[in-house]
Amino acid sequence: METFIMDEWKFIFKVAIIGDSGVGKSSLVQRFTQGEVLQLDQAHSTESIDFSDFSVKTFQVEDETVKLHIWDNAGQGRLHSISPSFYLNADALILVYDVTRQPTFDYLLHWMTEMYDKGFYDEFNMLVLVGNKCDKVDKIIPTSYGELVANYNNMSHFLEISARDSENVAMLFNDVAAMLIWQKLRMSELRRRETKSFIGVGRLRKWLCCF
Ligand SMILES: Nc1nc2c(ncn2[C@@H]2O[C@H](COP(=O)(O)OP(=O)(O)OP(=O)(O)O)[C@@H](O)[C@H]2O)c(=O)[nH]1
Ligand SMILES: [Mg+2]
Repeated sequence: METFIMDEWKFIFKVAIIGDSGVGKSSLVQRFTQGEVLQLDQAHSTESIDFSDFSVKTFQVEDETVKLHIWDNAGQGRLHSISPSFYLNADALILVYDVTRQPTFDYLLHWMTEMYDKGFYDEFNMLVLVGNKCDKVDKIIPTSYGELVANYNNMSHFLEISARDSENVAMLFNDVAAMLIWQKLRMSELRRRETKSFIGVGRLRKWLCCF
């Protein structure tokens, strides 16, 4: 007998992950979606993306069921080689650096500049900053630096995580999903109010025409 698994969700969002090569983007996705992380001997640089091949995870955020499509990209070629379809309709962008490698932090500005220039990021996208590998003892980027960059650039959120030992990984996606749900509900409420006042104006005009 065939078994059908019902994939029920109320909200669906696309999340794109970017950042320099080796910062742990694929490990983060794997940790969240499969509960495991790439070991040193298994890890390899993501070379390209197959546009039908993204990771999917359905989970609960408070009382709501959310489905995330998580797109991981190769950090090697940096942004100029990334196809716009990677970002197309992304609801949130997660920008990752490695807390033990200064260049991955210094290059954040270039990632952001290119994103703005290419129009990948506008006021409706959510930008989240993540410092990965906080399990390592050779951490050199202080937490306050990450916070500063996130605040200065008006980012929605900042977290230090470890894809290796899972620290803050579930919290990261939970927070992103919760913020996206809130944003979506707020937008629909605004739209509902706009429609209501538009209908209201229409009725008023009709009524005035009677005189
Ligand atoms: N200690 C530690 N190592 C990590 C962590 N996350 C990833 N790594 C290691 O960092 C290396 C690179 O990880 P990847 O996930 O392949 O990095 P990536 O950002 O996807 O790299 P590209 O695909 O080249 O862009 C691997 O050896 C991982 O095992 C972490 O949180 N802590
Ligand atoms: Mg990768």
